[in-house]
Amino acid sequence: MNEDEKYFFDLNGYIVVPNVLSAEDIALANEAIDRHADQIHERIGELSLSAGSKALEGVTGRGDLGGALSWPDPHGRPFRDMLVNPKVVPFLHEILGTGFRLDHNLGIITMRKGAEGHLLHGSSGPGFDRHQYYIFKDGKMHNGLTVAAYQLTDVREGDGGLCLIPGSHKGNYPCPMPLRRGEAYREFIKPITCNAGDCIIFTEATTHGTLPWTADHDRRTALFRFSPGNLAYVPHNWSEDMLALMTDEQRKVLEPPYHARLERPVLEV
Ligand SMILES: O=C(O)CCC(=O)C(=O)O
Repeated sequence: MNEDEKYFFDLNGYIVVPNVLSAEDIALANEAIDRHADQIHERIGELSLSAGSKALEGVTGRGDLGGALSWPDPHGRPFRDMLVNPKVVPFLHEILGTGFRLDHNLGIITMRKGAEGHLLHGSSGPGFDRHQYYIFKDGKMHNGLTVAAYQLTDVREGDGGLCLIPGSHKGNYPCPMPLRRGEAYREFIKPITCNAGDCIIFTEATTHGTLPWTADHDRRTALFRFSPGNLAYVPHNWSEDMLALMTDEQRKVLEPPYHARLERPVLEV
């Protein structure tokens, strides 16, 4: 992570790392999702994420697809490789420290045309969230739960999808509810455009959410949530079946939370 990249992550609370996946991996990941399309769960009714906001409403819910890290080869392979992507790992080393670990199981987000958005949320102010935070101390940033969102389809201006309030990871006051609902102060909400193959990294302290999806093609994002090596947000419970599919390098990211000095295996990248 170079000095400019650090500057912009510190300024905005997110960064887009371009072109981290090969065309073959994007195609294979999409094929894998097609093969498991019957397992996509659309969040309707009580699972709706738009919280009744007129600005975020849609004709259906976001699609959630789990379990991809346990899919056998070839379909699980591109997702397991994302754990240790050599273009992304240096960013996670800087943002989370060496020894960073996968916290939540991988969630694939799909949105078809008309899918609703997601109420904006984030963990900066008021009060300190010891799991999701952004601190700058001793010349270095320190982050809690952090998302690496690999993009499997293009997102163009006006399509919708992930949006953020740049700089909000340093906020101290509560985000006004009309802004969280996308119903006022829209000029502060930045929709993120990107190409398939890019990775958007953001701290969960940054207020973020989802705009309704308007494009003809589906949105597809593989969302990995990582924590520093000493920290867990959710309990650590990887299945033996999933671990059996991992390489030695990938297992280094699947360690439980503990101190790096206790011979913690860390990625060399
Ligand atoms: O649509 C997105 O990428 C944001 C998803 C999100 O914030 C969440 O699932 O908590």
